[in-house]
Amino acid sequence: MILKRYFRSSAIAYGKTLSPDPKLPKKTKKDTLSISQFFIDHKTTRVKGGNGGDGLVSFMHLKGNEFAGPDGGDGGNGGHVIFKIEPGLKSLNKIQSIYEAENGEEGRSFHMKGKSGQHLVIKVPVGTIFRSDNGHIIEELNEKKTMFVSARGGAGGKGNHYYLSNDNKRPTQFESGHKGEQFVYDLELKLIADAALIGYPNVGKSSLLNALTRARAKIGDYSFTTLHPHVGVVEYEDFKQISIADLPGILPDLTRGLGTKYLHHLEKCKILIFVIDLSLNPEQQFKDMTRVLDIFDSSLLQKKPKIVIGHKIDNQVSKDNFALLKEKIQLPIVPMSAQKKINLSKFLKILRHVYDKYGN
Ligand SMILES: Nc1nc2c(ncn2[C@@H]2O[C@H](COP(=O)(O)OP(=O)(O)OP(=O)(O)O)[C@@H](O)[C@H]2O)c(=O)[nH]1
Ligand SMILES: [Mg+2]
Repeated sequence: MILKRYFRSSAIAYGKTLSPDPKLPKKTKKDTLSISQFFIDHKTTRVKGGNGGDGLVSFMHLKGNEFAGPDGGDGGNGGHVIFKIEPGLKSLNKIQSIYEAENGEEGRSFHMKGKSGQHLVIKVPVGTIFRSDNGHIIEELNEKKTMFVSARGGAGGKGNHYYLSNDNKRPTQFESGHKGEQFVYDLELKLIADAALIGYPNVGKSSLLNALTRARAKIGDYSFTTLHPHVGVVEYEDFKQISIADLPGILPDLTRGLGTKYLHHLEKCKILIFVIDLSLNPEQQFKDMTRVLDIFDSSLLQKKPKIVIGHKIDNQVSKDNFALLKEKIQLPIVPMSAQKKINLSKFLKILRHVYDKYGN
């Protein structure tokens, strides 16, 4: 049912298109510093606002009036820790594990307030989400909401002038500065990739990403080799770039594996690429993936263009399975092999065609 509901309506006529040719990656040593390795999409950080300075106990001495009254000023306020959007930034890899804003200084005599601590401003990319340690989203920064005061500095304490009263002409009380707030946040960056590879674990998503782009994602003959999303970029002859995200594998039971942890990245992707391992039961995989996405957020399937890769076509049983799968789903499927480099260019042309038609 699900297959028909979503895939008939959005069937993409790939046909023969005149999309610009893709440049398949020629890997060099330099590529070990690829975008995928340096793309960090989550970090944990402890933030602490500066403490407020203590109020001062001081008495004014004037000529002819030794006790001209208390003049101890208030302590300065502690600085806040503020996260601020920096438009060009693409990753969280410069985020440190601890940030502490400056403390306020002690009050001064002559009623002067102590110097307030500087706010600490940390730059983060558009799309950074802040979660508390129990996983709740506390803040999300984007083009509209560009700043988040993550830990407020403590207020400065009152100096002894504050305690002057008819009953107490020589107050020696002062208030200590208030402590700055302290929190631990999980920062997460929504992937801003044009397309995402979605599939069971071990179907060859990372192998495809590596074959199609300059990325060097880890590959392994076991499930959940990939634990965090990676991004690679395809470049076409007209210099257009399309970024592809390799997401960790998804299991049919969302309470297992990494569950829905990374599925929210799909909200920002323009194109969904289903990777189906043709050497296993492909129809079941496809049903499971569409069902899982449907449960997570049915609008993803409804709104976004989809491409299906029938992967590991080099495998013996794959050709028969490919024919069977083709009959079952309404979308054209691209048979591919990352290992044997089968249909890499063909796929990238289709990707470009879909991108030009639906992705802008
Ligand atoms: N036959 C065949 N095997 C492949 C091909 N591409 C990758 N594999 C193998 O499939 C296995 C899984 O590859 P990965 O690229 O790590 O798969 P993945 O989907 O990223 O796996 P997870 O990160 O665990 O979700 C490895 O043993 C690869 O060698 C292919 O084109 N043909
Ligand atoms: Mg992987």
